[in-house]
Amino acid sequence: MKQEILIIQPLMPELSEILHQQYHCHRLYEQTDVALFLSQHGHKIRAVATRGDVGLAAELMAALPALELITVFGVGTDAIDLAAARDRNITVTITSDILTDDVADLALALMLSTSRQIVAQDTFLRSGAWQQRPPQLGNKLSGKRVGIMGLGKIGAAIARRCAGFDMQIAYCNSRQSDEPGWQRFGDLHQLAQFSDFLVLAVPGDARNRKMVDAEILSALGEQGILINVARGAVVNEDDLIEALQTQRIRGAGLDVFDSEPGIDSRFASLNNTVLTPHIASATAETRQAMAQNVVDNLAGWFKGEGAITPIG
Ligand code: 8YV
Repeated sequence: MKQEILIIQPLMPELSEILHQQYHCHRLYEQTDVALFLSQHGHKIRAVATRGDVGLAAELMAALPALELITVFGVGTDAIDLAAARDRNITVTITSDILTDDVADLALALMLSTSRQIVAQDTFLRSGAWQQRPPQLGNKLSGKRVGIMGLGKIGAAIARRCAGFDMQIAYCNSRQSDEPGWQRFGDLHQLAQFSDFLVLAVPGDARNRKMVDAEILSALGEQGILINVARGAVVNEDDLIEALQTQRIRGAGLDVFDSEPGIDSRFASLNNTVLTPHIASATAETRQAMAQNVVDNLAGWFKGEGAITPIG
């Protein structure tokens, strides 16, 4: 008999298909009466498959008494009540290491595209305006100062890439890095003051909520560029939009938004931003490997061999 698993929000089609072949999958997002569904099926669910940007609401976890495993297609656990999972001995797995390079690559892409105005230059060229006037000047990236908020695996991968651009590297993190020359600051305000590029690579949990506000943006200053590949919740978006509208910072490269997939419509009218729709891990190679990770974690669990990439 197939094990019963619960899928919270749509997963990539290839992954969905494999899961449907191997398990009796319930799709929460297709239920019109969630309470009725949970009263009928909640007690049979042993595993959940969810995404980093979706997680698992605490009330839902409470309605799944047989839950043993939460597999996350991603690394973000900010939308999962980890304390409740620990108390109930529920194992949580993430796609550790798999997406690190891609997220770091996108951070650099956003740094380059904001400072060198790649998107605006592309629009300029396609419009034919090049025949009337020369393109606007961008700003240099190489040799500038980057401040990385959060030096976990992704933050460190961003720093290594920045080192390749001869940037001066600083960071805030609870642990000191052994890397010679990387300067550690005690708080975000100091880091922002140091930075030409302030890059957010921290988890999106409650302690980091709206940590980038008007004060931090003032500290970043008129030459500064904010890059966010973490979570929209880390930034006070009203403050950021105001700072961008009034040019109190130079620009922003944003892959994540507080109310995504819907975003504050004011972002779209700003010309000093480069915006991407939460694609930092969205390459075919990485998404394929992330899907395999979810499949392998579930398989290991149900074979009694345990999860392969549980969080510590
Ligand atoms: C994914 C993410 O975009 O890892 C995360 O936490 O947010 C991203 O890698 C997401 O999980 C896929 O929907």
